[in-house]
Amino acid sequence: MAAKIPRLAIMGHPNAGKSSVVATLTENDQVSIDKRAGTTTESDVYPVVIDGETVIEFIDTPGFQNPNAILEWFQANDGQRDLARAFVAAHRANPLFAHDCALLEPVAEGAGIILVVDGSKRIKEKDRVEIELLRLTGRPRMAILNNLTNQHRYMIDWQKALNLAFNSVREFNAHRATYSERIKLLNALKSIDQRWELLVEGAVDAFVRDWERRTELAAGTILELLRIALSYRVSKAVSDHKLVFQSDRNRVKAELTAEFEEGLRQLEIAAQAQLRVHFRHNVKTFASDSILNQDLLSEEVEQTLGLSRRQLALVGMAAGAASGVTLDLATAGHSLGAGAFFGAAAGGVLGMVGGKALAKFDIERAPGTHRFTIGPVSNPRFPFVLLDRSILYSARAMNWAHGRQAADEDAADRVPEKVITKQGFTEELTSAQQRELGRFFAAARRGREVESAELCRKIIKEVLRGVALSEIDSRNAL
Ligand SMILES: Nc1nc2c(ncn2[C@@H]2O[C@H](COP(=O)(O)OP(=O)(O)O)[C@@H](O)[C@H]2O)c(=O)[nH]1
Ligand SMILES: [Mg+2]
Repeated sequence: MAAKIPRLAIMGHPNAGKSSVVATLTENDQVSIDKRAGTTTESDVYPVVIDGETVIEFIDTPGFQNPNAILEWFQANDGQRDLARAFVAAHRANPLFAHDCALLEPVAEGAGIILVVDGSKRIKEKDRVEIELLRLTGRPRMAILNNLTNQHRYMIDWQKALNLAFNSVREFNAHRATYSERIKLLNALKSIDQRWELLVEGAVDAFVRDWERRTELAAGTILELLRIALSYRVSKAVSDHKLVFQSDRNRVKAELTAEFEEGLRQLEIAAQAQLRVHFRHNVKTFASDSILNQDLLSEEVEQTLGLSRRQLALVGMAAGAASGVTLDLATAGHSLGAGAFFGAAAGGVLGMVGGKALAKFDIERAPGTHRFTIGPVSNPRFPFVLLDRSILYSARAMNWAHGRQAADEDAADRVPEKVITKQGFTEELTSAQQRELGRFFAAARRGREVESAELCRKIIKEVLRGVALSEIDSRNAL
């Protein structure tokens, strides 16, 4: 009868937030969440699969339609050992109870219960009926207070009523819950039935391991983005006869510049898509007010993220000392070796990052043509900006509850928005770490692999771990 893995039926009345809770707990933003009440008519099973194995299952139920009738029957048959099973067995053939049977079916088959209530509403007689009938099932049960409209005056009443009938009562906001809150809720499931302790522990362990793996993947994605973006170049050969006037050159440069900038943006977009996959998101944007929605090469982004001027100067000196050349000379170096060097069109054309051009032009002459090349990025600030943006994006993806609809902009953000007010993540690293990153960036610009890549991966991973920590949750809690 009882399945090996924990199975939990999510119950409660329509619009209490059941589907949202399931979406968040299973990290599945495809769970259907609808504003209209009672749109779900059947139970859907949402397994949590880690490494090909189902570790826990949640069953999204349609919600009670006729709790009074069920309770009356339960009370009349209170001698029975397993009321949910007995009820389903007695009413299966009766079309009038089709809905109630479908609702109680998972419980009849041994599932535990998670009751979801909207703790922001006054507790009603119907709620007490539901609470009592769930108590009578005798199943392991937890109640979740999902506070839909952020009203706290009824919470005490709910706590009182629920505590009498449930093994565990927890507040859980399906729209704002972070990774660590999910883990806490799962851990609490251990206590509702001793027989589940090991199973739930196994599920939680699998979650934690999987999260570690995803953090690792995210760090890899970010490192790869930096490597590719920093060695990125765009080049184009133009016949001499198309380059009669200065304006012709300028036009070519403007086109290449646009292509270069767009290329960088696309690299970031592709990396973000990977980050979403790591954290199982299908929604693309995580907040409308975020610096993430500004253009990568905009002034706002440049001013908000990256290192301070002083930090940058220190990193620049360290990187220069390590490679034997300054960053700017390193870029000029390869063009000097390659045929006629017309000189870098210094600045002026590109969007400036930190008062310095993003990248430089190199114009090489061959018989009958000029080859224009732009890149790699020479601006020392840009990689730190890109890294900060990637971390911020990851922080969003990691902490964005799957039950939260992309359109829902009212819910307060739990993601460390300190970034917005207090500059980027890289600013808070130690100067040794910043220098390590600087060395990696300098090497990436020259298309070289360096030992520091491994160290940088570790640095990035540590930062990512930090943004999913519970202390951040509580610091930003409302
Ligand atoms: N603000 C807010 N809205 C929520 C929360 N949980 C659910 N909702 C909204 O409440 C409505 C009903 O949620 P749903 O999960 O479909 O409830 P169900 O009928 O019990 O499955 C939807 O519009 C949800 O977006 C929450 O934690 N905060
Ligand atoms: Mg639903």
